[in-house]
Amino acid sequence: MAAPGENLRINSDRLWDSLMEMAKIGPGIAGGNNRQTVTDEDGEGRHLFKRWCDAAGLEMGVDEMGTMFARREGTDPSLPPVYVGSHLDTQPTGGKYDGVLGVLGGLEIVRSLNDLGIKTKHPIVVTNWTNEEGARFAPAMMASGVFAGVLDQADVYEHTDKNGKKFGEELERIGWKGTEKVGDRKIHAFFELHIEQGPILEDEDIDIGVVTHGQGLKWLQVTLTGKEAHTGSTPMPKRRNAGLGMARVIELVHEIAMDYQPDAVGAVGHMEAYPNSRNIIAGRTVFTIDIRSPEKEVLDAMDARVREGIDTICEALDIQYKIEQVGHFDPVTFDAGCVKAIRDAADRLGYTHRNIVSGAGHDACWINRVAPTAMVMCPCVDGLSHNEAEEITKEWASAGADVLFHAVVETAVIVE
Ligand code: HGY
Ligand code: MN
Ligand code: MN
Repeated sequence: MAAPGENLRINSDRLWDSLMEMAKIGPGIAGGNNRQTVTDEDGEGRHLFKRWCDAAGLEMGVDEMGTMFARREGTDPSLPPVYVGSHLDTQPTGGKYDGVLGVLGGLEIVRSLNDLGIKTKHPIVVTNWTNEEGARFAPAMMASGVFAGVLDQADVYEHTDKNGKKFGEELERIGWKGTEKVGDRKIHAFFELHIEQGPILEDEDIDIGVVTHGQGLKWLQVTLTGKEAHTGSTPMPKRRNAGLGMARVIELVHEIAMDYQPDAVGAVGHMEAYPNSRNIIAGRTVFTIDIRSPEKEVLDAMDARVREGIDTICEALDIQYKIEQVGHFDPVTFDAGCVKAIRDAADRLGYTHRNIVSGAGHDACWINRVAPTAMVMCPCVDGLSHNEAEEITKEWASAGADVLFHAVVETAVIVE
């Protein structure tokens, strides 16, 4: 006799169609998406998601960080819900699946339960966390960080983008600042489906990543101040070149990460030079160092070496520096019970799977601090993400959503 839900599968075509529909909002210039947080495009994507939730009979709640919670009632409404979701915001040159697969995979679970007339004891809440990417407004995983009590709401409301616009004002402007107090919701368990954003699963021809851990991250925003001067008439020994300082720090970050292989990573993706004129020596540079490791000791060691190195570089170039930590979370160990539910689901469904450590940060990394949490990953083509060419197959999306389906309904308890 099959156990309740043993043969559950999502509707693969409907999930894929929804992904393609959402991808039309905030299109990029090379086939991906530019739907950055609290832009008009983000607002449009939220409206589409809400229309779909309304059609599925879900009750929508929105908190003061704009996070969207679409609730499917359980037979016992007093029980804490099982949450499932991710984020709809994208990088400026993002892909169609990063985050979106997790939100629409959660919606597809609800749609499939509705089709099958299946009820669960615990309510199920499909979630769209605001500003996971941290590209327009640092830090990443902003709303889930406030929900978990590690970021201060009033503070992040004041964070500005490169045009000086404030996060809180932009959230209000697009009409998605809710009234619910952030973090009041009780979560029975949280599950997030996400593309791997790395090459392991595809290289090993494996369908499912059972995410046991998430690596830790630090974002250090550095401001170097030298002196603007003529690139032609200023003798080399008299220069205080903040551009040269930035170049040396970028090289230093790479070298330090290479000292802790195979797992540590480090790069500088955001960089600004002022006045950014061809024949003026850069008087000021602002850039963000992104260092990560699955081991806290390594992350801390890299942080210390980077700071020390910046001091040495600036001393030699006679330039000043300021270092602000604008993002940080330590390595994460996900809930063993939730991880087991995912692994058992992959087994039951006959998908190949392996344990994996998430290289990227996710909302699950913060929510893991306030509720039992785990993640399901599916492969992506060439492991490419944060690139408009990000691609997955329909089969990978469906396999991931099937496993998510089983883990969620098993935890929410199907009512016969
Ligand atoms: O930076 C990250 O790891 C995530 O994509 N926001
Ligand atoms: Mn993501
Ligand atoms: Mn991302």
